[in-house]
Amino acid sequence: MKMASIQKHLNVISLVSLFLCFTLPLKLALQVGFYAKSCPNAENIIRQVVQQRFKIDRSVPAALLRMHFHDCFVRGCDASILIDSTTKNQAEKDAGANGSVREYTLIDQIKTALERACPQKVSCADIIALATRDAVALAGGPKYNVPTGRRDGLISRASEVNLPGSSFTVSQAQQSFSARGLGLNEMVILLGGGHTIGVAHCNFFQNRLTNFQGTGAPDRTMDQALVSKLKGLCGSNPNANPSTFLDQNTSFVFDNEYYNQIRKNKGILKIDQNLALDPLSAKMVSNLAANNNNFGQSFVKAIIKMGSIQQGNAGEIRDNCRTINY
Ligand code: HEM
Ligand SMILES: *[C@@H]1O[C@H](CO)[C@@H](O)[C@H](O)[C@H]1NC(C)=O
Ligand SMILES: CC(=O)N[C@H]1CO[C@H](CO)[C@@H](O)[C@@H]1O
Repeated sequence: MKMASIQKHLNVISLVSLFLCFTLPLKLALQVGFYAKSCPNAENIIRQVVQQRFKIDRSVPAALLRMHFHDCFVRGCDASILIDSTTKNQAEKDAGANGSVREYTLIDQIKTALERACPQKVSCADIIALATRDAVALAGGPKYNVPTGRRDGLISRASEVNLPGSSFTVSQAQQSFSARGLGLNEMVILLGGGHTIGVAHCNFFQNRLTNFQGTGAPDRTMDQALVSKLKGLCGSNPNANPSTFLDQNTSFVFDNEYYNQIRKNKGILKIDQNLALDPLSAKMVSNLAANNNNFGQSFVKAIIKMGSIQQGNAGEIRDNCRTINY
């Protein structure tokens, strides 16, 4: 009789796992307040740690926003970007040109605080999305609710990093976004939200300053005074690969000024300038430049959509954001 009952349990277990096998690869339904019961303080804890870090470093919002973007664009928003490389595996964060994502230790600090409050409940993927939300607000941007319930992925490979390039045309970038279910409009909004704060290093735009596309002259679409300034910056210490603000005017403020700057030929990356010049996007750029409220509202919709990109791999709740569980 005991055997029979064990057998019965095993059957139930295999039925359940069969069921899970078929359902887990489907899209997770994210919801606002996912941790209300399992970790009621989760969102407060995250906000406090982000705030403390922001007090000593105003560039934190840019770091988190870019981390969120890079995470979501490779294998969906599953914190695959946080995984450290091992001797056997080169992870996403070590993919050459995209190695400048920063603030991994801030995520570690948040995770430590959350594990103390409610062990094994809050995913690293949700931490990135929530911390980004808090950072945007700290930079003066819109406040918004973030649907949660993401799970952490089990795979992170440098070879899978396939992000848009800094010299892409609008149409090339559009393809990269539409492959992730994001439209041209959303791309223009997300680029403006990302690049209204934060910096780019010389290696990403230096080709525009001197012999642009073999013309023997700087990129004609860049403001001449800006060309001179950047030549000075990048030439001053070529080995150090210095950086400059993507929004040359209100560099730490999350606002629509990026669109005004690119309309004045002050885009830093080629893709930034292309947005203002290409007929595909020029009209959107002038509309966004004219209305900061409209930009803020559109950004909220677009970042929530970007934050919902999933690859159908249900994953786990990592104990440590840098390694998968054993
Ligand atoms: C076509 C799309 C995009 C391209 C080609 C692109 C490219 C770049 C490049 C080359 C940099 C400079 C990195 C460095 O020098 O360290 C950068 C910085 C940045 N990007 Fe983008 N990006 C794109 C879209 C986005 C989106 C959608 C977001 C977020 C919503 C974003 C957020 C940021 C932020 C915040 C920074 C500054 C990072 C910092 O200060 O540490 N970007 N981007
Ligand atoms: C900088 O931004 C402010 C506020 O958005 C604007 O009024 C001003 O004209 C801008 N200045 C430059 C030089 O672009
Ligand atoms: C956003 C970003 O930094 N994209 C770079 C990622 O890496 C590829 C090459 O591997 C570059 O072309 C992109 O500029």
